[in-house]
Amino acid sequence: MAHKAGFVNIIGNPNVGKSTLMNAFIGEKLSIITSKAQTTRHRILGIVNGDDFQVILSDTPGIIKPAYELQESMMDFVKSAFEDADVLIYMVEIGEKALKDEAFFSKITNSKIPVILLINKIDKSNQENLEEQVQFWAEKVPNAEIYPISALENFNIKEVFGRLVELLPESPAFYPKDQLTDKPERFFVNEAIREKILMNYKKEIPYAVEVETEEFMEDEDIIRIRSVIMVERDSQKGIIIGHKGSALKKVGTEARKGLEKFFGKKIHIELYVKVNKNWRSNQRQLKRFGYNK
Ligand code: GDP
Ligand code: K
Ligand code: MG
Repeated sequence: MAHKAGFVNIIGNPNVGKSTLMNAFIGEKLSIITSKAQTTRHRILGIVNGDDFQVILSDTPGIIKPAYELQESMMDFVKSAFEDADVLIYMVEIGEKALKDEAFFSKITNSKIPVILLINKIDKSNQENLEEQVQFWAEKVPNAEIYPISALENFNIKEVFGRLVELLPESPAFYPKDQLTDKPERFFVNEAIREKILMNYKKEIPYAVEVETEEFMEDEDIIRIRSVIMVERDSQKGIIIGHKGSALKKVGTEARKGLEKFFGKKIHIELYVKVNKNWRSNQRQLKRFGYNK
C-alpha cells in the first residue's frame, strides 16, 4: 500500500475537548487539559506514526474574540490552521450552538479541504438528543462528515482516526518516524507547570502567568529542572507563592508528578516567581515566549 501523510488541524470553541482528542489520538498527554477556557495557548503538533502513514495533528487554542495581544497571537495560531491542513477537524460539544463569528464560521462551511465535524462529549447525552444534534450540524455545515464521539471515554476515536488516514494524500513522511511532536522538552515542562497553576488559582491569576524553564538537565536517572513563573504585578506574586510558600510548593509537587509520568524519569524541580510587568501586552515579551511568528 502507498504511504500516506499529511496535516490534520483541530479547531473549535474553548473547552469542547480539542486537547483531549489530540491526546486520545496520540495516546500520550501532549496537550494540557483543564476545565478552563484558554488552557491551550500555542499551536501544538502531535504526530501519530504507522508503517504506512504519518498523521500530523495540530491542537490549537479555542476560537475567541481577542481582548489583548496575547490573545491576538493565539488567534493567529487558529487562523494558520486553515492554511496548511489536508483535513480540518471542526469540534463541537453536545448542545453547542453555531459560532457567532459569521466570518470565521463561513471559513469552515466554504472550506476546500475536507471537514470532519466531531460532536464531542456524547457520554453526557441521550440518543434522542444526539440525533437532533447530528441533524442540526448536518444543516449548518453541509460540507462536513459528522461523527459523534467521546474523546474522554475513547468512543469512536479509532474509527475517526481510520477515516483521517483515508483522507490524507499519498506522501512520504514529513518527520522522522520516531518523533512525537515539534515542541522541545522545555515546552512540556512549562505547560505542565502552567496546567497546575490553572488548577490551583482562581480568576485572572492563571491568565497573567507565563512559565519559562531556565534549566533542563537530564542525567541517567534524574532530570533537574529550574523554572520561573512570571506574573504581571507584585500582588500576583504574593498570591502565587502563598502563605509561607505553601501554594507554590503544591504547584511544584503536582507538576513534578505529572512530569515524572511524561518523561518516565525522576524529576527534581525548583520554581521561583518573578514580576514581568504587563508581559501580555508587550510585543517583545510575547515574541520571547514564542507567541509571534
Ligand atoms: P479544549 O479547550 O477544547 O482543548 O478542551 P479540553 O480538552 O481542555 O477539555 C475541556 C474539558 O472538557 C475538560 O474538563 C475535559 O476533561 C472535558 N472533556 C473533554 N472531552 C470530553 C468528553 O468526551 N466527555 C466529557 N464528559 N468531558 C470531556
Ligand atoms: K480547556
Ligand atoms: Mg486545549
